[in-house]
Amino acid sequence: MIPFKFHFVSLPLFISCLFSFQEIKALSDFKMPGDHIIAGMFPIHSVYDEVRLKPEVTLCERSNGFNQHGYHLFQAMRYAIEEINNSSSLLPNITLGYELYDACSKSANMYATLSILSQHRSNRIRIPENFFSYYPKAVAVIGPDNTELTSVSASLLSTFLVPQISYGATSMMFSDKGKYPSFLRTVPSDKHQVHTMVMLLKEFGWSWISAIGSDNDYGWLGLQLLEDLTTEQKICIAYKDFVPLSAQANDGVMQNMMLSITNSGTKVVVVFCDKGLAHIFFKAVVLRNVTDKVWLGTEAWSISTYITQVPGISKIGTVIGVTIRQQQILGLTAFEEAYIRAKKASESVAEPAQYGDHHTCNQHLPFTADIPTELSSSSMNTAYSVYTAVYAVARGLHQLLGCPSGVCATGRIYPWQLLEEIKKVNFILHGNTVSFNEYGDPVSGYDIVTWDWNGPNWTFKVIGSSTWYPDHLEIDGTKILWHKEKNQVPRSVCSEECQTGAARRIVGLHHCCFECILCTAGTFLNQSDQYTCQPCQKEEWSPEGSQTCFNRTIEFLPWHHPVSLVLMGANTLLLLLLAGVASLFARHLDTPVVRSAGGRMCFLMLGSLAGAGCSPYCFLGEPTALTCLLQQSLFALGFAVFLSCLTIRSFQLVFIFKLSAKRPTLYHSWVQNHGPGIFVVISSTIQLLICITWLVAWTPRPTKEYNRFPELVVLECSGASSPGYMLSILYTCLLSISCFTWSYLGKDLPENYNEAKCITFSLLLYFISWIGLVTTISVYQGKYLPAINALVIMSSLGGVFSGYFLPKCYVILCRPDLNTTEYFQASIQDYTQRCSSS
Ligand SMILES: *[C@@H]1O[C@H](CO)[C@@H](O)[C@H](O)[C@H]1NC(C)=O
Ligand SMILES: *[C@@H]1O[C@H](CO)[C@@H](O)[C@H](O)[C@H]1NC(C)=O
Ligand SMILES: *[C@@H]1O[C@H](CO)[C@@H](O)[C@H](O)[C@H]1NC(C)=O
Ligand SMILES: *[C@@H]1O[C@H](CO)[C@@H](O)[C@H](O)[C@H]1NC(C)=O
Ligand SMILES: *[C@@H]1O[C@H](CO)[C@@H](O)[C@H](O)[C@H]1NC(C)=O
Ligand SMILES: *[C@@H]1O[C@H](CO)[C@@H](O)[C@H](O)[C@H]1NC(C)=O
Ligand SMILES: CC(=O)N[C@H]1CO[C@H](CO)[C@@H](O)[C@@H]1O
Repeated sequence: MIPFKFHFVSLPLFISCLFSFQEIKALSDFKMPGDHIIAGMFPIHSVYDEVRLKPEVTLCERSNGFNQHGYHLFQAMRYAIEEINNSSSLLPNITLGYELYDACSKSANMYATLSILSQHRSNRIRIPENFFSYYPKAVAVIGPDNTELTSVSASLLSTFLVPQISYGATSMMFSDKGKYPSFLRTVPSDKHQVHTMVMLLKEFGWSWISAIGSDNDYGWLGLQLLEDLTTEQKICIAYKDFVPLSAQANDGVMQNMMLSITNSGTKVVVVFCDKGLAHIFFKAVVLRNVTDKVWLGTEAWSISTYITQVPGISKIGTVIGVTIRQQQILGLTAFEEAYIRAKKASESVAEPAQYGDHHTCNQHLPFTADIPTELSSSSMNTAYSVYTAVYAVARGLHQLLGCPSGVCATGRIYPWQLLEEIKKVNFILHGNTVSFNEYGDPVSGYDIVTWDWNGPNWTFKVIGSSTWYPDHLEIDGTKILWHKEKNQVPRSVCSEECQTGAARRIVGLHHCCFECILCTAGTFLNQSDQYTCQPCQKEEWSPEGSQTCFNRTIEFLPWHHPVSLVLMGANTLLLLLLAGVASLFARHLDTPVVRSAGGRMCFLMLGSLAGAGCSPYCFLGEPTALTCLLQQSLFALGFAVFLSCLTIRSFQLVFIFKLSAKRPTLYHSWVQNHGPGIFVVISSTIQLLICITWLVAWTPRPTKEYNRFPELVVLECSGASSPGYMLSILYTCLLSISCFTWSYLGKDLPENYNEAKCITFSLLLYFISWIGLVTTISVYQGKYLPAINALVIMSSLGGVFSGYFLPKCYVILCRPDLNTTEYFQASIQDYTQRCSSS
């Protein structure tokens, strides 16, 4: 920070270098007078490989080489200014002048910045009290080249709000407008470069990478953002390191770095270095024979011939790089050729070294006749950035001077006024839109290139491009010549992807290294979380290793199912038969067969069977509250009533034939007190009470059964094994056993009273059906279970019906000769005789 109150800050260090304004008219290619001066800073000399132990001033012309790249940028600026001067539409009648500097080193850059800030006709930098009326030598500055130099000049120039447009400083720190309010650039910020690289990593599925940065702002900020973004995208940086500024290709630090890269197991290395350190880094790579890698390059070195000149670099693997858009300044080569021709002519005509005498500090061009006029792509792209920058300043000036009205204003303008206009420019230059966003960054994109060593010399191919807002990458991977056999895309992952439906379990520190565990049935792997198997919902199921859950099928036997229809038909037939038998018996009520069968009690028996016969209907269709209540209880109750009747009838027969003779009083009082009726009522009431208790205490309700089948929801009635139900079954069994016992005791009764065989048959059928049901339930639990249950009930009913009633119907209908009182009495007498004789 420069304090406001300093009036005269003299900088004697540079006084010897400064010169008076008049001298500008001298023949130097670094200066041209004009109405408004634009300053430019270009690295015309190289000071790469410079290892400094103490701070010192570098005199560019004494440094070790001529920088062709910087020279072309220098010419691009001169070309742009001449073009603008020639133009009759842009800044008419206004001449732009320039003042160019060789910013070959930090000290040269510092000198250039201070020189630009010095005022006209003065060799001192005068810091005024009011910055708004400060009027430095140049109204705008183009350059310098890289992040390191720019950070110094931008800090100084921002203090005075002198617009500065860089063509090469890509660091994202310059987007901070609080620190660098007057900084703009025509190259994209590294932020977008890192975004592009991460998109590239995603595109090729590389999730296990190494990252190398240069040990300066460029590398630090680049890798910092890379780390942030890769973490977001679930990419792991296995190894990260910085190439020190003092590094040598064969020193220990670089050797260790190469070893670590090899040992990390990564196949992809991001190299976020500036050109100088990238050169050293790749020398070390070649030295240590690190091949078989994919190198991802930044625009700083991706298509730089300075890097591709490293001997043996063609063997290091595949290089994919991000570069600024490939652009051309069409007239530049011709312009440079004309320049060289003019130089040669003046050299031969005038005194040699004429121009050399006029150079001052950092404004020296080591002219040699063989400066190539052919620009490398890298230089051409950057030259285009310079060219764009000059045009942006000219456009701003055009607006500021009011030229759109037809006549440009003349007179003094202040840099901060120009800055406001430059920020707003928006124009088309050779088909490309030039404008700056709120951070002073251009709205443009990158090209993605790959190195191609197929020809005799190095070339590169453009294989795609990236744009932002929103981030978008377009790439044609088929154009890349991979170093792998069969031109395969190299894999760079710690663990291979799990098969579908398997979750990852992290091994070690990085989430990219994991083992795979198949999700068990009933759980699934949600695509958004690769690390846990999540359980399915209750209504859903999944097989082992599934990525989704499926809806469970709702299972019940519908009404319209063929099995239901058959059962209903059969059951209805049974009920009709019951009704038929009832009417038959009603018509023959007074015949001996009907009387011996129980007389009016037969109607109770048939009625109870009919009641029980309604129960099978309740098993079909979707269970409802009513059908659940009725399905088992109807049968239990009806069948119990029937069995009570049957029991009492068998008992009575035995009583009559075997006991009435011996105990007539007992039999008499039994009949007089309506013993049979009372028994049936009591027995039925017991079952009724059991059923009521059961239905109240363990009410069967429609339920969804989830546990039996993973992929089904079975709709059924609850309480299939409730104590109440068991009790009712137990009671039914008790009745059937007693019924069986009494009928067995009567096995020797006269034939037309002897139903032991039939009853035994029906009860056996009943038992077998129910044992069959229990067995079936233990092995089968599917949707036909209700149907089986209904079938068992129907067979029980059918069994007792056919066992008891059908023989009697037969006699009534087909053997009326047996249905006579005479026949019955004959058989009773026959029996009595047999009894008394035995
Ligand atoms: C500018 O105009 C002069 C004279 O017409 C011409 O020789 C020169 O090539 C022009 N320069 C550019 C850059 O157009
Ligand atoms: C690299 O390879 C060359 C030739 O293949 C060999 O001479 C040299 O020793 C190797 N260097 C290292 C460090 O392995
Ligand atoms: C440029 O200057 C010339 C002569 O000074 C004058 O005739 C011409 O009108 C001016 N053009 C503009 C656009 O100012
Ligand atoms: C390859 O490079 C060499 C030396 O730089 C040069 O002499 C030669 O002409 C180049 N070949 C091609 C085909 O560009
Ligand atoms: C997966 O997880 C995401 C986020 O947690 C959630 O929005 C989505 O519904 C889940 N998908 C499934 C099928 O559960
Ligand atoms: C699963 O069931 C739900 C609700 O019952 C329904 O919204 C969804 O569409 C079903 N999904 C499939 C795949 O059938
Ligand atoms: C140095 C230079 O090229 N100056 C020219 C700038 O443009 C005006 C108008 O075309 C010319 O008159 C100058 O000679």
